[in-house]
Order: sequence, then structure tokens, then C-alpha cells
Amino acid sequence: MDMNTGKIELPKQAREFGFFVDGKWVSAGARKLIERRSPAHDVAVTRITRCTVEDLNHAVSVARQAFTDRRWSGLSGTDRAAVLLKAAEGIRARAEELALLETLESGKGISQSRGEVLGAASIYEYAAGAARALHGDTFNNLGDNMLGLVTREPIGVVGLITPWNFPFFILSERVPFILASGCTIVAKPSEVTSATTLVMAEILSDAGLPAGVFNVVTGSGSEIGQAMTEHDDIDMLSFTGSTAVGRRALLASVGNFKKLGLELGGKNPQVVFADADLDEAADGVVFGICFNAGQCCVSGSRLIVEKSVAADFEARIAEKLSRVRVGDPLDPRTQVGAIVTEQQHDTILSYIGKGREEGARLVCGGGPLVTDQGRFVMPTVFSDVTMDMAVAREEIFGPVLTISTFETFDEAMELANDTVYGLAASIWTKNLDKATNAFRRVQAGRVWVNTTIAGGPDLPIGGFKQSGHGRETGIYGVEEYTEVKTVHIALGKRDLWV
Ligand code: TXE
Repeated sequence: MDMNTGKIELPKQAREFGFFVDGKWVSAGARKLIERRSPAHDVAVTRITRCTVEDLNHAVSVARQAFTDRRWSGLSGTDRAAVLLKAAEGIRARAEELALLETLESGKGISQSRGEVLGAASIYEYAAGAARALHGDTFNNLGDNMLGLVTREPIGVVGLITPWNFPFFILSERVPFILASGCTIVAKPSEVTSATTLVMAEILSDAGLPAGVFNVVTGSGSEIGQAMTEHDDIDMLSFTGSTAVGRRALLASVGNFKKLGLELGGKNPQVVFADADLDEAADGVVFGICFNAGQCCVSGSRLIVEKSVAADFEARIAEKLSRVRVGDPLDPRTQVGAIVTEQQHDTILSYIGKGREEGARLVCGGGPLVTDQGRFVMPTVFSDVTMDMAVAREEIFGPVLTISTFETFDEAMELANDTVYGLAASIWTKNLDKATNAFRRVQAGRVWVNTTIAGGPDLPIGGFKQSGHGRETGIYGVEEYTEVKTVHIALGKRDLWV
């Protein structure tokens, strides 16, 4: 580490991982490896195993056995909570290792990774409480001869497919809730960011999670991921990723009618009214588009601003963006790191090209940041954007903001809802009536008023429209992984039918 800047050095060699099934590491053996190069430095940092479909099938049968024999689901909520609390301790103890792996594989700034890892530990602590709070319902009003119960049972074996943008945080928004419910898991992280999920398997095992309850297979999405979506012995699939793959998962689920939790894309509006605190709103908008280099499903990528303040607001954004630090993610001062893959980099640049061709006015940015190594994109803003342009309609997943204007409240709401997505929205105004009317009208699973991308595990997350199905986190996030069972208990002597 550089003592003046706090900048961390690149590791000397790539770390190699097997995969984790039935409480043990399985080494790659004769299987192929997938090498991951740091997107910011172009050097190999990890190697993971390209698991086969047989490996997946084995992991699912292990998770099935662990579910059926009730080694986890049969424990009390208190006992499950104890393991989750120990896992939180384990995450804190290995926080620096996790944060570094996350940064090396994803390209996000190390300070952000550290924050996400510690945030993840606190999600496990929240979920430990939820494991104890989970309960059903009783109907004591059915007369003296009948008692009604509604019990919640864990749904079974859960397949978990996670993306590369928040590999550890998204994992942690799901795993402790699934475990709190009593289910068992087979996880498949993104092939470019698998390391922290694998380390988590070891942390959970060290925390006392019984063998076979949390298993990780690694490999390609089109092979292992697709096989998971089709698997007849997986009871529920939680998928986070693109809307296109989410649609495939939905089609594949028909084999055994598995339940699906889907968190997909977004094209999230930032609605700024003239009576907002414009400086704070501009700060929020800049954060909302720069966070994780815009590779964030709840990224505030569509600014919809009241015409009377639009020019002033645009100038504030451009000024603030000029002060955002883009660069080496190993430097703790970096705010915007590298773009995760060559493919994602090309996608973002092609959208920037489309914005120009479609006649949007470039306010700032507009291309890659030229560096000796790695791939970076300058935060980019397009103004005079209309909703027929691709940059306004499609999820870019990069630091590209579009600006459109409105004159009336209704027009603002129409623009905000003019999208197939419905993941998140932010509203900036100091007028309570306006804020309330706006959050009621906007079609999104998460709404922020006078802030953006904020909040913890207490509240549920998920999308409206093509942004997905179901909810994660909060008490809803545990209930999501349960089946509801209705029980009628007859009391006293039966009134005979025959
Ligand atoms: O996502 P994929 P990609 C969006 C974002 C981005 C685009 C493409 O717009 O530009 O998706 O990114 C696994 N069956 N989001 O291609 O392919 C894959 O291995 C089952 C939004 O990386 O959806 C990985 O584990 N699984 C998003 C996961 O799906 C398959 C986060 C996500 O990868 C599969 C990421 C298949 N056929 C991208 N193919 C968000 N909502 O946060 C791939 N996978």
C-alpha cells in the first residue's frame, strides 16, 4: 500500500478457486478454468472453475438432501439467527479480502467495495432478526369446533443467479433471507465476478451452517445458468440480471412451474421540480448516474427537470461532474472506477454514438477516458432528449444521463412512466403535496423523495412492469421464500356424514 495515498498494490498472482458443494471445496481437477482480468489493469486476478451440468445436478441433489432431512429447516429461528450473526462476524473479519477481490474483479472503487462489504454484514444481522420474526397466522374465529392455522414453510431448494455489478451486495440481499426462511441454496454467480460468492460459502460454513445448505457452482450463464432455470428439482429461482435473460428464465420455468423472483433492468427517472433544493438535487443526480459507473439497476439515468430551471440545473450538473474522480479503483479516493467488461464498454460507447446520431445535445463527457490500461468511460450527459430516442428508452448501464424537460406536473408523470421498466424513481421537491402526489403516481418498486439510491435491508426491493417479479429484503424478503399452508383442525366430536 502507498502510505501517502492509501493506494493498494495489485496482487502478484491470480487466485485460483474450486467450487463449494456439501460443505467442502471441490478442486477444478480436469475442468476448464475461466480467467478473470482486472478491468482496470488488464492483469489476471482470479481463476474460477467452469463447472459442468453434472456438477450443477450434483449440487442440486445435495441441496435437496439437506432440505429433505431438515438439518436446517428443522432448526428454530433462534438457531438459524445464531448462524447468520456469526456469518456477519465472519464477513467483518474478512472484509478487506472481500473488498479487494470485489474491486479486482468488478472494477469498482475500493472505498465503495469496503462500504458494500460492511453493509452486507449488517444485512446478515437484520436477516437474523427476521429469521426469528417469521410467523404465520391463526383463525380463532371459526367456532368452537374448528381452529384455522396459516403456517409458512420454506419453499425448498432455491437456485440463485446473480450479476456482476454488485456481486457481493446483491448476494447478501438474498442469501441471509433465503437462509432465514429455512431453504437450501445453489448459487451461481456471474462468471466474471465469482470470487466473493465463493469466499462467502467458506464464511457460512465456518459460521456453523450445516453442510449442503449453501452450495456454489461457477461457470457460464448460457450453460450452467440456463440449466438452473430449466432444472426440475429447483423449487424457486431468484434471478438478477438483464430483462432479456429474465424472460428466458420465465420461459424455462414452465417445466416444473418453479416460483421466480426476478430483479431486472431499469430506466429510472429523476424528476426535479423547480421548487427543489437545486444544489442538493444536482448532487443527487450526479451521484445517481455515477454510482458504480452507472452499472446499477437503480441508476437514475433519466433526468426530467422543470423547464423554468432546466438551464441552471444543467450547468450545476456539468460543474459537479467535472469534479468527480474517475480512475484507478485501487485508489481509495476514486469515485468512478472501470467498466466491467469489454462488451459492456462497447455497449456504453455505442449508446453514446447513438445519442449523437439521434440529435441529442452533448453537455459533457462523450467518450472513453484515455488511460494506459483498463477501460473507463467519462460521465456523459445528453440534453434536449426526447422519449423516442434509444438513449432515453433503453437501459445503457453506464454513466450516461439524459435530460428532458416538462412544464406541468402531469407532463412530468407521463415522462417518468413512459418506459417498460419500473424499478426505481426519485422525486425532488420541497412541496409535500407535490412529492406525495408524485410518489403515488410514479410506477416503480422503489421511490426516493429528496434523495436517491438510499436505504437499508429493512424495506423490500423489487420492480414493477418489466423490471421484475417479487420482492427481496425486509420481512417480505423472507416470506418470498416460503409457501403458505392452510390447516383446519376439527375439535370435539365429528358430525358423522355416513
Ligand atoms: O447480464 P446477464 P449481462 C443488464 C444491463 C447489462 C445487460 C447485460 O443492461 O448491460 O444486462 O449484462 C447469468 N440463463 N443488467 O450480459 O447475461 C449470468 O451468468 C440463466 C442488469 O452480464 O443477464 C449472470 O450470472 N442465467 C442487471 C447473470 O445471468 C444466465 C445486472 C446476469 O447476466 C443466462 C446485470 C441464461 N441463459 C446486467 N445467461 C441488474 N438488474 O442489476 C446469462 N446468465
